[in-house]
Amino acid sequence: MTDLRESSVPAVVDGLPQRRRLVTEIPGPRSRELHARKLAAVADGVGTTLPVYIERAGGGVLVDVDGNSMIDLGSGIAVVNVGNANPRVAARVSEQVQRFTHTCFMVTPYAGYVEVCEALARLTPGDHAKKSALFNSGAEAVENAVKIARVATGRDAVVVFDHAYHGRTNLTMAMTAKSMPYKHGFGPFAGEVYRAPMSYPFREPAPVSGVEAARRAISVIDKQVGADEVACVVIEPIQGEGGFVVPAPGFLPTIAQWCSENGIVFVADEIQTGFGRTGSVFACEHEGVVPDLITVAKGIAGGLPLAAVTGRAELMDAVHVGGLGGTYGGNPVACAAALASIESLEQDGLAGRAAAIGETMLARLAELAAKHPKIGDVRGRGAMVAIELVTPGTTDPDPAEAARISAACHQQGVLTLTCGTFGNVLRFLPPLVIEDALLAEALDVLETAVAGQ
Ligand code: PLZ
Repeated sequence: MTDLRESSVPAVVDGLPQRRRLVTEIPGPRSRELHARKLAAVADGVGTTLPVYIERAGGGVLVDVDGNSMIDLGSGIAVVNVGNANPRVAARVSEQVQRFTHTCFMVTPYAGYVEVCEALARLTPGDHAKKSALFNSGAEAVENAVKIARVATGRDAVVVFDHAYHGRTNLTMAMTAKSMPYKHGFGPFAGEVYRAPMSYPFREPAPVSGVEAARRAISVIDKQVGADEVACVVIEPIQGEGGFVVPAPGFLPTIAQWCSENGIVFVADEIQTGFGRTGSVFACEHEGVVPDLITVAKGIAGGLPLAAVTGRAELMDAVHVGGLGGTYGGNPVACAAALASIESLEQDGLAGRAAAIGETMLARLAELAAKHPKIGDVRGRGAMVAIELVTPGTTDPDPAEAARISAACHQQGVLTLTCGTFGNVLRFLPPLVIEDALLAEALDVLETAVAGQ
């Protein structure tokens, strides 16, 4: 039986009606068929949040092989900030792909790579001399930031935080906090990685200011590692996979200041928070923090795999010639996508758009939390917001309720994601080009899902 649930009058973006429209159950028959093939051919270790197979996407919607049009509140995990198949990205990628697809930048270079590095120098916080190196994935960028910091300081130790997520490679698994599913059974992990307490306002037993939380972390690092052993402190300005944890104001600047006083490289992992997501181009800007190195990926290239480390020229240049690279790092097609994506970010004012999305979402979610005590916390910045589900009146995590609400949204054609150390955080990462009406409709669906039992 066909269950027809849809938006009223859809806007059309790039030929794609911006509407929620379900024409089959979720997942539909074609998706189920593909999923059976996936289960037979793809390793079980590669999980699936929602087994609808996508055929087209753009603006704020994902269209599946059964013709269902869903509202996208995930952006492919904070990647398609400029919209899926963004027309500028599509045009520039097609043009590049016809001229040449690969030379290896370390063998025979090309302008696109240099232009992306120039754009990064301009866009990242701080007006000091900056240089960049390009890679393929976020994890690879984080690994390289650590390599650079170690060479530049001649020190070994890497400090990360509770609830951190930095990737799935061996070193970045060591840096990531959560065992299941990211680390379980995959050790032994890289050494010289130390974990400090985070500022997580909702989970503090008593209110702790950002400065106090930073002093607490610094004391742990001082006592357990020793400041003069530390090459770098790596931190997400707002934690992503760990639960959209926004540290208390003052936390980041205090840590950054202490790093600078102790010759420690302060690395901001802006892989999830970057490229307009939080209402400024980079999340560090909200507190005027200027990182020594910044890692970026995801939102940089509108969906093509590209990542970078950008930072103080003297740190970046500490590495010997030939010490950084990789076959595909800064692939010309990915660079073309990045240049188009950056153009969209700037010309379409998408950081401002993220801020407006944040205002809408935070207001609606606060109303929802006032009605439903199982929503223990509403937090986030710009188009990176979340609700944390708890047993009412406590801070005890309720991951089952987060999963239930998320599944209920999926059934109604709204793609939501969960996250958090305790799996009880429902997060929202809409593309920054989502229409207001579509966003409002997604929030209506969420409201009904939250009210259900
Ligand atoms: N640093 C802050 O958010 C990637 C991971 C999804 P890669 N986050 C999504 C998953 O389950 O694998 C991420 C991040 C931060 C680093 C990374 C790693 O980026 O491009 O996935 O390697």
